[in-house]
Amino acid sequence: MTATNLPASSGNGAGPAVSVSSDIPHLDVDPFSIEFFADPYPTHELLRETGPVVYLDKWNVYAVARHAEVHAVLNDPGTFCSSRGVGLSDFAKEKPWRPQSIILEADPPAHTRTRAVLNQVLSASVMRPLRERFAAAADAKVDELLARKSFDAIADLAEAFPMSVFPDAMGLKQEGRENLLPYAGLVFNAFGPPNQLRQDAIDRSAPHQSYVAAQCQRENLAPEGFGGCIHARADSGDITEAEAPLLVRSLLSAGIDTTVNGIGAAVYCLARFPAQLARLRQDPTLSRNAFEEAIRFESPVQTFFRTTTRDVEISGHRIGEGEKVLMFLGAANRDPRRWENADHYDINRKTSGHVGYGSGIHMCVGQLVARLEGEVMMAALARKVRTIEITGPVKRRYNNTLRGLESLPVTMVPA
Ligand code: 8QM
Repeated sequence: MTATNLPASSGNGAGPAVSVSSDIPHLDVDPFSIEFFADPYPTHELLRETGPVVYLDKWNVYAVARHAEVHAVLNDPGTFCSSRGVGLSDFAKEKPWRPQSIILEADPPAHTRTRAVLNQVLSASVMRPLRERFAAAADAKVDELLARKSFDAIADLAEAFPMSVFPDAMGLKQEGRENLLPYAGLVFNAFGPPNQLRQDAIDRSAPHQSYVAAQCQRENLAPEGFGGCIHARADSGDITEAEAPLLVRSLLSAGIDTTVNGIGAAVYCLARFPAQLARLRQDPTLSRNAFEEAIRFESPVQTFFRTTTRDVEISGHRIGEGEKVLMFLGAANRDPRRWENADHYDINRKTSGHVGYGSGIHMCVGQLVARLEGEVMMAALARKVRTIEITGPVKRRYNNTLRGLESLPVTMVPA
């Protein structure tokens, strides 16, 4: 992991007369390797400290890891576009592995219309009647797990709770739901480079892809769920009948593994930092912020790419048109330039400004659902649990984009 000072690989024209350098430092780190996933933090620091923009020779991409630059790239979608894909693959050069998302992988004005529909389908007024159901499910789940005493906080809590509320809220039938997590794992691996993780996921994807394609159809969705509400927007002419299944697919892609890893992160934080669990128990009104801080601290979605639409400068460094820029959300969320005690999980922290949900026009459209799930689970733990002890080997789950655990054996003692 050495920093060198080579000229940037593209756009080496005569250049402007003043103060724009093409001396972007190169790093030979692979942020999609198992060794990196096992402990990304020293490399995050190297990425941030090497410069505001670096070039990663392993994948031929630019990268930003400081909060200021990640935020700036996210908030200039005209220059840093999504329509050429938000993974490593450039859709201008390579065919996407599945039909392109019409919200995630779209730019204004196309994005504006599909985004407006999902904004309404997942709005605050839609959350109000869901809250009671989600809270009752979280309470029941924690009661069940306290009766068992020892269990796996990933399979039995972080996966089981979202799986008990989100598929029903979508309006999915019971049959085949076991495909949802493997499909999402595939989607998030596919944003990464053509490594073993991505290839294996795509090789095994056929049954998961055919399940999801079928569940996106109107006849397989309850009319009152998120899925049915999307299809109803075709009746009112806001989207076409061909677009509705693709927007349902977006929710099936992004709506479950994200909250699994968010809730997994939150429980892992409470288990590692018992003083924070004690504070949460003293004041359960901190539940929503305790979840938000876990999103900042662990950043379940670690990275996204953009593609430059023109020659551009980032903090005085020139990048050519058609270049991929990798954004390290997880590194920005621990940038000491932005956060005091960045590496501390602190449920009283002012978390606003974290980029765990992104920022700008693409910022997580499902954030109210995610926060609702997270908040009600943290509130159930705050009221019902005295201690969480880690009682066995903590196993990490490796994915090109998602950060989270495979297994977290715990014993919980009731309050
Ligand atoms: C990630 O398919 C989609 O539209 C889609 C897939 C994945 C995400 C978002 C949207 C960011 C959570």
